[in-house]
Amino acid sequence: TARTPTVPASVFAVPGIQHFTRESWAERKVALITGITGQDGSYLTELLLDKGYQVHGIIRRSSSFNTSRLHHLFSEERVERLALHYGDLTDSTNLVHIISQVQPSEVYNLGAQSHVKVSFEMAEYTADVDGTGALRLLDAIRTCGLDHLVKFYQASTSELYGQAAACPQDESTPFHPRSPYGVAKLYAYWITVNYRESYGIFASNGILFNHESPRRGRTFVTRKISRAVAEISLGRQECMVMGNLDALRDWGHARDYVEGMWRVLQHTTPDDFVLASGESHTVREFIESAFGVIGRQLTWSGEGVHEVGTDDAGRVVVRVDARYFRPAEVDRLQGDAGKARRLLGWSPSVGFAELVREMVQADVASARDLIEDLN
Ligand code: NDP
Ligand code: GDR
Repeated sequence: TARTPTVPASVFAVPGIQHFTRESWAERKVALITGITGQDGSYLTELLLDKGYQVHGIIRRSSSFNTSRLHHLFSEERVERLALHYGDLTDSTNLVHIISQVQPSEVYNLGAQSHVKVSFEMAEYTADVDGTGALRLLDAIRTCGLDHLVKFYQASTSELYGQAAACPQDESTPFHPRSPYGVAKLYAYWITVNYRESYGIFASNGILFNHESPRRGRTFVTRKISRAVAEISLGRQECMVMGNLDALRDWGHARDYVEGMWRVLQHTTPDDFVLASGESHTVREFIESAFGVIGRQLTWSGEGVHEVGTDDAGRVVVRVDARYFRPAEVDRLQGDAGKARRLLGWSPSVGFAELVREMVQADVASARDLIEDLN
């Protein structure tokens, strides 16, 4: 409903650069991704390039390389359809420039200060990037006169549910975020809905539960575990030091979830969708499963900060330290992706055990490569 009404009948111009017919715009496959250098940004880029899109990404200026997750693409032919632009979600004029230049048909807002624990220490910055950043991007689309043409995807999160009253959580479960990150994302969620309702923008939220991969940032719990298990297996580390082992998360594979993002924007109407596996596991189970991949079994003893995990040879390989606890924790997340299954035909293809195995094996392989390089 949102997309058709105000497009001029035959030809329309987008400020000064190119002219499109209604048909040629409809066929236009030009995506703009904020957060392209992140885990999801890199998988989404691959997916969209494979689907024939021209992909533009916003990267931040950094004193060190921050494009490592995209490096493998640089030697491939399809890189010709990839363009990177310096920018930042805190810089409105920059966003307007990029959008007017790129004239995207789809915008994926994945950029964020995405670490929940860090958001307690950088609450204002997190609000600026994760909350107001979404507003800046939506408004840049309007400023460029593309509001009835662009489809907008907002990377919403299961952290919105936080201390949810119901389990599993679906699109109708009330939100109760438990961190500055969750609260900032709540603003982004609602401003996306508001711009859809107010201005007819095709703007959709994907409410994604945790998704992981070998490209996951190293300070998120799954990757911290898979890397530590790899290092321990090669004798380069003795023990991993963890926070709350009882937290329950609904973990899937990032590659499946970026496919879901794309499907959200191909749906006939803008809407909000939960993407989740429907299963939840504790952090403790993730650790057990990860050690299982290298053939070690754990036994647990002690409680709270005194809990330790010991392997078959009697070595303490897991310890708990309160430094990794959060001021407010999200105890249990488990999603119901029934709506996405019914309306988008989406379901995850990688289960918990396969995900853990892939992550541990990838970290073992790269740790071995590193040792060989050093030799
Ligand atoms: P990552 O942390 O891996 O990537 C975040 C991306 O945002 C990076 O490209 C980062 O750039 C960029 N970024 C950070 N700050 C800014 C800024 N000020 N302006 C522009 N870009 C910025 O996150 P994921 O790929 O895991 O997640 C993608 C999105 O999905 C995020 O919005 C996250 O909050 C959300 N999400 C993630 C889930 C998950 O389980 N992975 C679940 C639900 C939602 P740089 O590389 O320079 O740091
Ligand atoms: P989360 O992911 O907070 O769910 O946010 P994270 O992997 O950081 O934590 C998951 C759970 O594990 C517990 N935990 C630890 N976490 C970290 N990072 N390090 C530890 O040592 C540790 N020990 C235990 C945490 O307390 C928590 O309960 C992720 C991010 O990708 C968000 O951007 C996204 O929105 C949500 O997932 C869905």
